[in-house]
Amino acid sequence: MGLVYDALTGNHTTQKPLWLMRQAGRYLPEYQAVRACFPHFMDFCFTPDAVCEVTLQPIERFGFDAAIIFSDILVIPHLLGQRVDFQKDHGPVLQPLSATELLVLLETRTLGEELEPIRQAITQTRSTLTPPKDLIGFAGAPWTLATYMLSHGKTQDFTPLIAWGAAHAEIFERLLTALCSHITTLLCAHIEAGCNVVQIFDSWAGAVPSTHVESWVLRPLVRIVTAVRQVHPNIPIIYFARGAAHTYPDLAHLNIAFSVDEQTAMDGLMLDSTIPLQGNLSPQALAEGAFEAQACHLLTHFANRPYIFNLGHGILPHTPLTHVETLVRLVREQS
Ligand code: 1CP
Repeated sequence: MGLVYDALTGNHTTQKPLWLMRQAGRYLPEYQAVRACFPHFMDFCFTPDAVCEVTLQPIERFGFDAAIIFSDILVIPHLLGQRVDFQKDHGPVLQPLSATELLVLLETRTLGEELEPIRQAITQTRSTLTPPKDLIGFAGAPWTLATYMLSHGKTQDFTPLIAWGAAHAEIFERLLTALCSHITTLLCAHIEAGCNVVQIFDSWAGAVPSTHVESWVLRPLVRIVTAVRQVHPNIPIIYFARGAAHTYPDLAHLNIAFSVDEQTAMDGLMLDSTIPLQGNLSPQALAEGAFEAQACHLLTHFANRPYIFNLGHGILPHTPLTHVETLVRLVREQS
């Protein structure tokens, strides 16, 4: 068990753990080289050797304290039968199924054998990743997954989706509840194959109007955390609700950690100082080069609380590798 696990389980370490969201990805030339071998992104996600290789690339280059298994939040709709394609420079395109068709898929299919390549990739990665590095598994949160599934890709304007969800509350609730169950299955598979920490990405939580936060964001999260912990009582869980850190105090009783986006003022978070936090460094600042003052401030500010150094969102594809090297040196020297 490594530094990330320690920070999440209350073992105070002076050295702050460090990893970066989307650390296995497009800013790395060695990632681009492997990616070029796969015309279809989803085939890449289901090829254990390739997944293991790109998961380890950022650890080999930068020595981060944790690897995050290379995969995508959209493997769930893809494996349930809503085909997902990635078009170059366009993002994900999902098969245009209606809400009723999606509900049938979600309520009748289960994830089982299809997860085997992911399990194999994790087992292989864990056996190659030198201890005490941690291995992080992940899934998207129900609301964020639903936005891609119902909009058939990236949502440009959330207004119609929110109006639809409000007008079809019962069917939307069933969609979210079924998603909770598949997300739980995926997270448990990640844990059983060798991940010792999991993170739930709610990248579009900030778009949910306050009237729906309880039913679309909070309740589904509680359901997933409770179900995962029923099987794995001690697994550390990190929740990342981008644009919605104001929901964190309502989730503090879950005994989970919170990842904080770059728009949120860390000082304003109303959370007990024993709750582990992660993130907040601006990905734009890291890409542009003016990140050292903010990085030093975070390290000083959190010197005496469990904190995992990370960005407020994923690393940007145009981030120079030299900036990442400087950041790693700074975190190692200052904490
Ligand atoms: O061709 C490519 O290389 C595609 C780029 C890419 C990569 C590198 C995609 C498509 N997914 C991934 C990997 C990925 N996705 C990881 C790998 C592990 C790591 O962090 O290193 C993770 C954790 C994700 C999670 C993910 N996928 C999220 C949540 C995190 C976030 O950034 O908000 C989301 C929203 C997705 C959907 C998705 N998949 C890929 C893209 C380009 C997107 C975003 C599309 C959009 O902007 O809506």
